[in-house]
Amino acid sequence: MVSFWRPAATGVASILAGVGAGELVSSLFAQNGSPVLVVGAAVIDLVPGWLKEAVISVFGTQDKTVLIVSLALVLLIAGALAGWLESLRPPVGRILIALGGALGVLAALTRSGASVLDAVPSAVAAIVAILVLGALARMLRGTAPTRVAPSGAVSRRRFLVATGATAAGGAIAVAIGQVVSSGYRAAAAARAAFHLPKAAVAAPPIPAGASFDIAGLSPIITPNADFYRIDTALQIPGIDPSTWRLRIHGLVEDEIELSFAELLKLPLEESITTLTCVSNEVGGNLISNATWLGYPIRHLLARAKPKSNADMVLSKSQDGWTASTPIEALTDERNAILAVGMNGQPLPLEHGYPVRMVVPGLYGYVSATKWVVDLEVTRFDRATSYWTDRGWSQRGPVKLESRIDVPAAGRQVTAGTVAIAGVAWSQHVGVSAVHVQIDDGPWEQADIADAISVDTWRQWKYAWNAEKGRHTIRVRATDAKGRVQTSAVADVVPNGATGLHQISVTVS
Ligand SMILES: Nc1nc2c(c(=O)[nH]1)N[C@H]1C(S)=C(S)[C@@H](COP(=O)(O)O)O[C@H]1N2
Ligand SMILES: [Mo]
Repeated sequence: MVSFWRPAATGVASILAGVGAGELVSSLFAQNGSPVLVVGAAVIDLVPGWLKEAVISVFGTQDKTVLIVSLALVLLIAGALAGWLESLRPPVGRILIALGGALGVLAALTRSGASVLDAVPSAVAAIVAILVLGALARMLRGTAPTRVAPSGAVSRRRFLVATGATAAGGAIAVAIGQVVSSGYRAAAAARAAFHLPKAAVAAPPIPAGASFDIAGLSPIITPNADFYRIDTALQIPGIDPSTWRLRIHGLVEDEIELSFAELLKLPLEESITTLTCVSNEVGGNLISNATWLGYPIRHLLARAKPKSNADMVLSKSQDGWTASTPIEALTDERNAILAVGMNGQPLPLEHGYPVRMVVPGLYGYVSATKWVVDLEVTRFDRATSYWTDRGWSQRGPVKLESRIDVPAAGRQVTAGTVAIAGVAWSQHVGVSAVHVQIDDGPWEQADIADAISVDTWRQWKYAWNAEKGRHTIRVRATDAKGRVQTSAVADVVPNGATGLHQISVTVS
């Protein structure tokens, strides 16, 4: 039996090491990509209904535990098999693990809302398991058949210690991964069980003429899965909504503390606001638009009664990130809100669940605090924030910009009528016109889609009569106050890029 158990142990140890590495990577960088959980989710989606019901009727609410335990058993048995096959006919065992890893990657990528990052932990798990199995199998081949190892051979004891330590290390890594991501998992479960309240005030309907039907043009509302994400959080904070509290304090007459339940009871309003990152380069994609559900911050501040010398609100997230927002942007009539909903869904965890700020007209770094837990009313000469401490400007109004989405840069197009289209924005001011320039020709007026509001981007299009050759296309927007977008090139530091977006295409 020696020819089965020891090779099997190499396989089990490599699986534990691989899954441990994968779970650890997942808990740190890709919480949605836990190898065990993505495969578990795929199994749930794939098993026939009768089996699901049978499991639930036998095990009740323990059905998920049963699934995870079964998966673990399958993994360990497959590992034992892989180790045994590897000893008989290398590299068959490693190929088996590679196939298992491929299934994990596939499971990760086919989940709804998945990103490529979610596949990384499964890939890491497979690579580590393959390397470990290769090493342990080599060691096993080198062990002496006798109790006393001749020189050059590995002692049986050393092999057992190495295999045991690898297995234990893997199991410990799995355990650490579980502990590290338990907050995230709990928040994800709470979010899944949470039903967004209805809006007391619905957003005005989006005009039928607000979007053009052009392939490749950014949709007027960005689906949550495609919404850009920028933050400093290596690990997404997992907040238990039942313990979430927002404190409003500092230079106020009356301090306020608000629970999530209390926030949800307030008359929530829907609004459509485009968010932009100050790090968005000209032509970049760090801009997206969503329908938010939330409560106006100005009403809460009115209750707290800021003192007259206050000129800034320092908002703080659960993980200690801060933003300094001019107080007037939170007290004037613009729709600065504490958002709980995004496109009809609870805020996704990576976009700030359970509560974030959305402030029309300001770049995210001075306004859009995700996982917000604290608002301190203060003064610019008394406090600074995460990015203003790092050389970015105190004030960050969004600059007038425009972008060409279609045709994609460098694209080959056929001579004749070619649709050029894109988006233009000047949050809280509005866009009134867009012009397009081909090579060094005159600026031609583009059609602009109807505006949703001054706080959202606007689509534009231009029918170009394209002639053969290589051409440059430029775009330039004009805001609602008649100011023309500058062609002066400015870097994103310290308060946002300027310049005209320009692409080249070949017409044939
Ligand atoms: N807690 C927290 N909130 C944050 C940030 C952050 O790093 N931490 N980044 C800000 C920046 S720079 C931007 S541009 C927006 C991006 O929001 P999004 O990821 O939902 O698109 O969030 C803002 N809110
Ligand atoms: Mo940003």
